[in-house]
Amino acid sequence: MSQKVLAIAESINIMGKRSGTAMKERNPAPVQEMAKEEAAAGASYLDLNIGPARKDGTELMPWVVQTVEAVTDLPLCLDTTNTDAMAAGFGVVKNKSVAIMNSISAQPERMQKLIPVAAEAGCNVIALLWGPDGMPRDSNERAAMAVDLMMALAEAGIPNEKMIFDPIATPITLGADQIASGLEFLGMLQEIAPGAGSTVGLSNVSNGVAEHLRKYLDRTYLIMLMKYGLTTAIVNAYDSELMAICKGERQNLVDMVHGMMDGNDPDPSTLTGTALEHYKTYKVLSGQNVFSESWLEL
Ligand code: THG
Repeated sequence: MSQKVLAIAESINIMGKRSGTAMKERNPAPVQEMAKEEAAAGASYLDLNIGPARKDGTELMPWVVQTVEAVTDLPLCLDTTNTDAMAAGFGVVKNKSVAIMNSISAQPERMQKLIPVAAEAGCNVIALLWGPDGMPRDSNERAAMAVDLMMALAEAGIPNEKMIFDPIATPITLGADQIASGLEFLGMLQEIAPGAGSTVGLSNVSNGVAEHLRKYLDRTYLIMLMKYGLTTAIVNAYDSELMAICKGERQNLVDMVHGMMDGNDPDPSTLTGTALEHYKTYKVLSGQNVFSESWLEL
């Protein structure tokens, strides 16, 4: 049996060259083309990220939602730090119960404003493990924050099945310890919130790394997260190899990396191609080898 992860496609994004320009100009065609491309690549959700949108968020988010809904029935994931823009977006989403609110964090103001909007919409909610003092430092702090978020969501009538916890992926350049802590938290999640889902912004792991090397870190990290039952991931749907992992089409590679996580290393001299890439990248992401940008050549 193959293991799968639902892909939340990230590319319709105010920071992106093609989509950002189109959003600012309210030019629907490029956004609609990207929505169709991401759908064709096998995305399960489309993330619509307008950033903080301080000036015009309440008008921009509904525009992006309706622009994308005109060309696809895929469920949407509304991504903004602007709570008014989030509420305005959910005002127009067609299929609210399958949509995702991205995100609610453990910051009191955000919780107060957004939890009622999510409860009213009946949507799924990404619960970001980010509090008033920033990011949790270890898996215990992550667990405590998850409990706080779960209680607040439950009190509003939102069931565990609609909660998607994001432990926040950290760059490998900050060291392998934080990566291990996020994985450890995922291993605790079903005890904390039975039935809840999980996600990460996968490419955070390769932030600050040379562009041509990032995909290798993102792909192997996804496989590591799958061992702890990750249900969704925010991904670049244009990376077809990454999408193949999401779709359960690389089970041999998944089995190899999961074996390594259990202490069963293959003999690297028997490996070639993608298997060798994953082998070397796992050694770095697990902290067994020190990260440097030449890790694939060693
Ligand atoms: N968790 C949750 N939501 C999130 C994140 C997370 N939303 C935002 C972000 N992190 C995930 N989304 C993106 C979107 C785009 C990119 C990375 C993460 C990206 N874009 C290209 C770049 O910067 O190189 C730009 C592409 C272009 O120019 O078109 O990498 O962690 N819950």
